[in-house]
Amino acid sequence: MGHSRTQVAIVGAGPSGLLLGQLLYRAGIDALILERQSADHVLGRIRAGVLEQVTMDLLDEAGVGARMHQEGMVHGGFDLLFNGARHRINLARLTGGRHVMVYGQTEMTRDLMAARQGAGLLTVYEAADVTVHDFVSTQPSVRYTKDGETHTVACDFIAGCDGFHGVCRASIPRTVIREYERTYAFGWLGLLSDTPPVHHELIYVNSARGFALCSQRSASRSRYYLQVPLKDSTSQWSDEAFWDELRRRLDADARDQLVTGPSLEKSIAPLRSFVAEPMRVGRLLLAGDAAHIVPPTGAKGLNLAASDVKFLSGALIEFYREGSDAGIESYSERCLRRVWRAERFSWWLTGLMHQFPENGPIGQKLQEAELDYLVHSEPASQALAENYVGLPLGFGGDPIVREGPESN
Ligand code: FAS
Ligand code: PHB
Repeated sequence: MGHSRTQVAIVGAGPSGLLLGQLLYRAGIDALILERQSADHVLGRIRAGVLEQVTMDLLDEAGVGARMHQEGMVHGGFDLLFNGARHRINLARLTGGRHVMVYGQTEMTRDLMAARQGAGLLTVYEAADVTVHDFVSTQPSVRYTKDGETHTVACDFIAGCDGFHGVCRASIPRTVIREYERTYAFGWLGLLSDTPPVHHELIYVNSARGFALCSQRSASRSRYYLQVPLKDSTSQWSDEAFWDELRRRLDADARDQLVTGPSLEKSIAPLRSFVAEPMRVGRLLLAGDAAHIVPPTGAKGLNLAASDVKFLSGALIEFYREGSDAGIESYSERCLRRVWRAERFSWWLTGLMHQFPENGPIGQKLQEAELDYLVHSEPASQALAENYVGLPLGFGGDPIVREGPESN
């Protein structure tokens, strides 16, 4: 069934693991992916919806961008709603023509799964009890159980793409890794429905009743979020209660436009700012949510995972092609500069858009004042826009990543 040896053992078949596997495959590097859940379970998670240019380019480089270009929606702006009025942030004008792509993480994952299957590459789904070994040596290995049989896979590198609750970061001695964390006293209650979006672009809402976000997956499928107390559970939120509360947080025009319908999915995601340093220990390299978490307000989670994978795939290709470990050595430092910029932006936008009762009534007034300044200040709007579309890879003197592998 499994391999006894591979060049790169990837733990986790979410976007990070699958994208890394695809980029390595196109460079002729062998990688085995071990995933704890079933493929259907992975596809059943409804998560991110907005892709930055860096992520779009990486999907093209991986040869899986076709459906994104065909079905994704290019957005040149979004609305900020506060104090009962909507203000458009014109991303394209403020960033010299840049935009974002609205294309669900579920679809991106589906495209990556199809490409891997089409290439006949092995992903072991429902791999239980994955453990990682000897990653501070040059001969690491991973172990897993499948159908009651235990397998050991020798490898050159382990890519920890196993998300926030994964085994890889947890296997690094506490004396070696530093973790930085901020938690928030609220979560996002998300609802997916086969209804036309309330607006052709996203609407981010600062309301005294709590944050709301009107997003979308296609012209006929919408994704909405409400800030709710962490103690809430989805069982407390009927579809009707959700739509009523959303209406209360919207402006009159959006209320008129809103088309409601039965929920296809409802879930509550906790919000967290989290970074683990370093992202590499020996031959174990962490990527995506395994290394960092951002509150989803700035739509950075999935995009940070993609830029980690770009740095990681480049480093591994350089190692195998040129025998150089320069990219491996600098991997953590290069990822973390970008990670912390996105952490800062996501934390700032979360603080601006959500309700923090502990800040009292003045808190709402100060947020509204900052939003009022922001939408009337060109430099302030530009700062928001350039972070939202995603800072370019060479920003702030970051070494440019060489273009990826020509297809093998
Ligand atoms: P993932 O968590 O997606 O994938 C990790 C994979 O590893 C999973 O499939 C898991 O089953 C597997 N795994 C875990 N432990 C394992 C083990 N021991 N052995 C083998 N496999 C193991 N980002 C946005 O930009 N916008 C959003 O709206 C948004 N909403 C989110 C909602 C939720 C509930 C969560 C948790 C995240 C959300 N995110 C959002 C962030 C999300 O999109 C992540 O950034 C993205 O999934 C990161 O991808 P991965 O790094 O692959 O991690
Ligand atoms: C989503 O569509 O899931 C989404 C969009 C933008 C965000 C967060 C989530 O900032």
